[in-house]
Amino acid sequence: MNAASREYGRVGARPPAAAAQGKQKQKGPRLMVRTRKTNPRPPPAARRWMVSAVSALLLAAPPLVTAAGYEEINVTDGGRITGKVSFTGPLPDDAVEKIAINKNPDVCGQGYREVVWVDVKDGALRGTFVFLHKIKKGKAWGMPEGGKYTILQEGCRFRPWCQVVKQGDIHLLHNDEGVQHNINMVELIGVERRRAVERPMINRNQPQPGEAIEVVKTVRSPFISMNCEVHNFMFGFMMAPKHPYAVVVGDDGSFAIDNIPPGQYTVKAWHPRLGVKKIKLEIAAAGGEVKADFEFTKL
Ligand SMILES: [Cu+2]
Repeated sequence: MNAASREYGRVGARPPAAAAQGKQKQKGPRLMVRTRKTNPRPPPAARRWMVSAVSALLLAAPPLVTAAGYEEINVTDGGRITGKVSFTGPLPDDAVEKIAINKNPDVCGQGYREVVWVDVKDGALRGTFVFLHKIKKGKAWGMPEGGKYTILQEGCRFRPWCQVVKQGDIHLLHNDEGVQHNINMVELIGVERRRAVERPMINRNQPQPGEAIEVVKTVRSPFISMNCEVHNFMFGFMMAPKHPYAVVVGDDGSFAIDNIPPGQYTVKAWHPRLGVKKIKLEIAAAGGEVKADFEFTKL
């Protein structure tokens, strides 16, 4: 299979039988149990959370603490967590989905798009996020590549397939002449309990090439999925944590999270189709390095 012709997977589990029958949903990633697609209001719990968050802000946080509750400090000689995310055993039946390209074939490609929901190469599970759970203070956010967070829509694909972003501006770059795209982003709430609901975040129509800016702001969960409302084979994922200790694994499944103050941590790995795994560890001394290898299997 030519990797260049592939698109990569989306969230949620779909019964293999449905995949085998070739059923296709026109829009939106499928979630694990129930979805919330039409009501723009967040669920009651989210509204309560927002009220309490606003109240907390009104009570005035200390100057160095961001609105998100993360304090940036000067970390000298911080520790490092390295490891690899792997997949063992048989792939899920619906690891790869072929979706007919029925719009703009001159730009999007002829025939079918192979959407790879579970992308394994030589045992490495690509498209996995690794992050520290609830770290309250640590290094400052660095600048993103190119100076701004971007999502490129080109050849009817989102690039990159997945990325970590800081809450705030995101630049939507549309580079397909004669094609309309409509990016739709939802916050995935409850992912770790395997009963995610979707909270609508951004829905931006881009009828022609150009650049649009939207604001990424999650309410209850850092996990985000996106799709194009025009092309039902365009998908991608993001994570917008409150802190900068989050990465996407490389093509070989490896990762490194650095500049971590000594302490006890829970490090987690999120794969949009396979869920979340966690490892508890300690960075005992300044400059220490700790290994954390994650192994996923078919659900
Ligand atoms: Cu599109």
